[in-house]
Amino acid sequence: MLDARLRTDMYAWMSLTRAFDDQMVAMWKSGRGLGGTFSQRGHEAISVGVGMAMGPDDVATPMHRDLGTYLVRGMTPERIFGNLLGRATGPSQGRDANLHGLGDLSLGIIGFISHIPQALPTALGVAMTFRHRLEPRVAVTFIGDGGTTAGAFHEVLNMAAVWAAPLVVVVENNQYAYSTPLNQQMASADIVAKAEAHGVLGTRVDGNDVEAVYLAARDSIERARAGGGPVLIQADTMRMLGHAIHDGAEYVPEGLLADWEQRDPLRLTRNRLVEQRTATPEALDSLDRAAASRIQQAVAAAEAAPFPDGDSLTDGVYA
Ligand SMILES: Cc1ncc(C[n+]2csc(CCOP(=O)(O)OP(=O)(O)O)c2C)c(N)n1
Ligand SMILES: [Mg+2]
Repeated sequence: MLDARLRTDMYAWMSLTRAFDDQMVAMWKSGRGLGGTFSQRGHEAISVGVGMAMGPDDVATPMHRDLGTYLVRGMTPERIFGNLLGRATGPSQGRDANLHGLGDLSLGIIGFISHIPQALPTALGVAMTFRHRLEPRVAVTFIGDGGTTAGAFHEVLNMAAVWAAPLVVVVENNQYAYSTPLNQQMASADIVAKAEAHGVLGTRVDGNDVEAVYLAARDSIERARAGGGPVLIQADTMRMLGHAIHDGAEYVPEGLLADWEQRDPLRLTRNRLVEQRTATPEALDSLDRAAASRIQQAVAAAEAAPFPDGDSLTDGVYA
């Protein structure tokens, strides 16, 4: 069994991720000036489990629903809210009030490349750079179920296998791509089989079980680091809200959401930790309260932060 401290830390990171998400959604609904708001509710176990399994020198290309990965790798909630509020303190320095544009190479994070699935060839390039420099580092990239139907997904798996690239591809199957359900996107939801057809090792995990995700990611990353070639992890979950905040997701059957709600990643972890006497409910409540107050502090700091200086408008423009 994993170390008790590690398992409690997983809960704490998921709680912080959920608290951020709840606050972001509440702020958008009350008109407090937020930009692109994509809820990651339901994805906490994937983003946190993978983020915690990565090494400090590895590089991630997270997506719009991978808030936990940013937080675990050290992107502060202040900076992420700063970005959402268009402040100079966000990683995009007021240029992209969104959950995109959150790159910081000093933290091993390449911000979300919105043109799906173009993060994948980018991550393959990063992985091959590590290989050519003989650095024991791994690139970890994330893609949605919908993204796996794009051609470059297959091209990247093919070349990654040929080159035995130190690459881990995390497929977040949340049953929908915008309003399109899985069965209208692909006739086979067995994405592992598609990876294997390209010569990439594939593994499928319960994407709501943070420990299962962590173990799959840890093994995959270590295998890739040791020269064993790329691995694809299919993590199944559910997108619990709409694609973005403006989308009420009325097209999702209510019963489906109710079923997944029973398997909410935080609820699963809490129940397990309490049942196995790893943590008391009071200790977990206290982590939830700490997360909520950490987020309040971050929002206050981000709201007090300055907007970018007009003179900085052309900074970062090279051509
Ligand atoms: C090339 C391209 N086409 C369209 C879009 C618009 N778009 C953004 S997210 C998205 C749905 C993606 O679904 P999926 O890959 O399942 O990820 P999820 O949003 O469910 O996490 C679409 C169509 C885009 N970003 N890039
Ligand atoms: Mg999806």
